[in-house]
Amino acid sequence: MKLDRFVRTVIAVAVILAFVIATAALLFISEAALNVWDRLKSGPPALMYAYVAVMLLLAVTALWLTWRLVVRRKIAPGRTARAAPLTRQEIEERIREADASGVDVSSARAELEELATRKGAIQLCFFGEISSGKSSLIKALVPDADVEIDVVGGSTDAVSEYRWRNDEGAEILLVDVPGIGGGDGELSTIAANEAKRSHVVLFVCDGDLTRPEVQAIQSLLAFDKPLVLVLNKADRFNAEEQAALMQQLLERIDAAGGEPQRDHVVAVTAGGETDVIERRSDGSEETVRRERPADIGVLVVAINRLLEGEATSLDARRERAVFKMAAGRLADAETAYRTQRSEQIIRSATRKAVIGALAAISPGTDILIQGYIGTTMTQQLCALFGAAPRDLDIEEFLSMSQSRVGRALPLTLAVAGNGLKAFPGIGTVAGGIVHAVAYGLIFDALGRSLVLTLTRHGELVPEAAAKEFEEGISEHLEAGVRRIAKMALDEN
Ligand SMILES: Nc1nc2c(ncn2[C@@H]2O[C@H](COP(=O)(O)OP(=O)(O)OP(=O)(O)O)[C@@H](O)[C@H]2O)c(=O)[nH]1
Ligand SMILES: [Mg+2]
Repeated sequence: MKLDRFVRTVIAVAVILAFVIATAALLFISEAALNVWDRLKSGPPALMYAYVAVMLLLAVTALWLTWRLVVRRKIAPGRTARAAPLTRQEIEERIREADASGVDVSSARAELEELATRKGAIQLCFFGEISSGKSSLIKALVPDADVEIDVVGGSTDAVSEYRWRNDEGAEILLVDVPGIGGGDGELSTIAANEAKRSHVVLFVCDGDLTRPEVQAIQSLLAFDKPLVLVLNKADRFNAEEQAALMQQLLERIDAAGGEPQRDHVVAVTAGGETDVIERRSDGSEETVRRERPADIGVLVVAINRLLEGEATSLDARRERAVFKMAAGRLADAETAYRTQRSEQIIRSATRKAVIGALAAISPGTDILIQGYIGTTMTQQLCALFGAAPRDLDIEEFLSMSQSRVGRALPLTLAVAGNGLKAFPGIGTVAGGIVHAVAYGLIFDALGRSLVLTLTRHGELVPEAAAKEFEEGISEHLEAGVRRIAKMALDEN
């Protein structure tokens, strides 16, 4: 209580003192300013203008400096937010750059190589959920084709191509792919990739669209795929039902962000065969195979219309879709590379922190975090994520993190001590090693918080990263303690 009163008195005296100084300063400044103003007015006007100009310049410089120091830059959107489609030159350049920095670019390259082998015929991909009748439609267009068709879904388990000639006599490749939505996710991926690599997608459904079908359509539209929605098995609906269903499909396309053109939604019957149970006059039953009459005229018309003189533009669109796929592969590879490299950087900094703590007689986290090791780790991680932070930001992040370590240190030391006990034969461990493990844990958390922030914002945002560090440090302690304790013991 006594101390409290004393502190209050000191603060009160300080307030009075500040008031006196502020008042004196105000009087002094106004006096000086008025004085100068009077003299300037009586002097030549040129001098006055020059004086005012210099004052303005100083004020602007001060404001600009303050803004740079205090006001944060706007957080840049991720690199993926790119509106314009990629050109061949751009994607090749990106691949080259990534390759040079050590990223595994093989799958991105493979996508471009695959594109090169596909020059020539237009490819139409029959894509859709399992058992919607994709293979049956191909069989209806190419009766001689040896196509696998089955009542049981998942009959097509690989990609196959069939040659077909349209009305203009052009050779077209019909691509049969596995159905999506079966149990095998990998087959769905193979099918979706093949659809994106084709010029046109014939999206085959056999009723109103399910949610996964709508999502698949949206994903194809994102790749700018020309799309015809084919309602198959129309024989199962009467005229009224079919008209209502077609209207619904048009609305679905519209809602999915596509262009609801009437001639891009067609209802057909692929035909094929069906087993029917027939009752004989003597009462016995017999299963007979019956032909289902095919009706695919509107589909042929739709395909012809879509292809009319469009070969070059379809080629260009397909090319752009493949470039986008390659960019996606590259982004995945970059993510994998960053994950692996950032682990290395963090591990190396953690090891240095451990060694530093072991070497120092009474180590302090400040020298480690704000010193060489902390700065180097931050710079390396930023460089890995393509961020170019100002030195000021690095300093700010490290000192903000430093001030958060104090609170976490006792817990970190306790966890470190506990973790060391897990190693047989250590017995009572020396305090130095406990500190070394604790500092190792701190560096581990520091590195992870940076990676998280850089992934999220694409640049170093000091406050966000320091906050992440504060939250992450207690969370990851247990996870890393054995690894880092082993590291410390090895170094010791
Ligand atoms: N009623 C009717 N059934 C059809 C029609 N077209 C195909 N079917 C039947 O639907 C079932 C599936 O046909 P498929 O051609 O194998 O279907 P798919 O889409 O290739 O199937 P997956 O390859 O397994 O994805 C078979 O039993 C066909 O006979 C049609 O127009 N009407
Ligand atoms: Mg099939």
